[in-house]
Amino acid sequence: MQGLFEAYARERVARIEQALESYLPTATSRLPRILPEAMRYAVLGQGKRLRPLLCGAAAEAVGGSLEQVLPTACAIELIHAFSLVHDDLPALDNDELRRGKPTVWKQYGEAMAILAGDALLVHAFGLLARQAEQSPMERVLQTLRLLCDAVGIDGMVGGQVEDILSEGEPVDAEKLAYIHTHKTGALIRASVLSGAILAGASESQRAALDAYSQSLGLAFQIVDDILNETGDPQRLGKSAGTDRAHQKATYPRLYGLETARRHAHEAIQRALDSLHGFDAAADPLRWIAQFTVERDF
Ligand code: GRG
Repeated sequence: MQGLFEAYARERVARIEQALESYLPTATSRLPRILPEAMRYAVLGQGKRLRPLLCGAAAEAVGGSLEQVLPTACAIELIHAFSLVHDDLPALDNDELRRGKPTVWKQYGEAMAILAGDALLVHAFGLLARQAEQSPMERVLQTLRLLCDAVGIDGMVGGQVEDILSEGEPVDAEKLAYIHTHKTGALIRASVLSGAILAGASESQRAALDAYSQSLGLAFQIVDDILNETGDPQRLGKSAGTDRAHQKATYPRLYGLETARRHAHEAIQRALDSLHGFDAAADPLRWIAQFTVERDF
């Protein structure tokens, strides 16, 4: 499985990165060079590309292809990159290292990081609209709606607000689940479902992939919490120990490391069980689930 996943991921990531490169603005117009430069700095380089990989793998699981969903897959990666740029700002997590290099605000200053993040988010929605050049309008509108929900107050922004308000506060299971499903889970869910919808998934396929994506998103954030406690910053490409320093609401803080690991494995098992009705075309989704819980970066 390891070798198959590596070959799959290498090939798909290369195609995703080539597309990202072509979709990002370049310093050719009257625009001050610093803006496209900061946007490219935020997106290109290191990055697991998990969300666009999921979008493509979900399309493949229902008989479609990565090619068919590429604008949407890349738009989701731009939204993710934007959220990292803003999350790292001094007013939020105040991080100086991301993807193995100085964060955007450390490199270009705070004002430019805010503006590059804004531009990335808007660029992403423009790219989502470009999906209509190759997909039925009805499916594009469904994914647009899904992504707006995943990114806005009922998704990432809502989760991020709760995350910030919870710093230094007592953690309980309900609040922690809210933070994880909204801050991280919502975009992962939208990555899977948008790929499935654009590739023409049936209602029952969508329901199964919805269950898969929710369990996967939970496991992904639990592992992120664990790696923040135990991971190697060199390997992670970002600082470790920051959640503890900010007294964040995390799985290891509420349950301890061992139980947190068990929860992650159980969630991945549920994700895999959700795929029982799919044939080998869903193997990439199975490999990604396995990778999510075994990763060390
Ligand atoms: C959406 C308008 C709007 C605002 C954003 C800043 C913010 C509000 C939300 C932050 C969301 C956030 C940063 C969640 C953490 C998600 C997470 C675990 C990120 C790490 O993802 P990886 O490991 O990173 O996939 P790479 O670098 O591999 O892409």
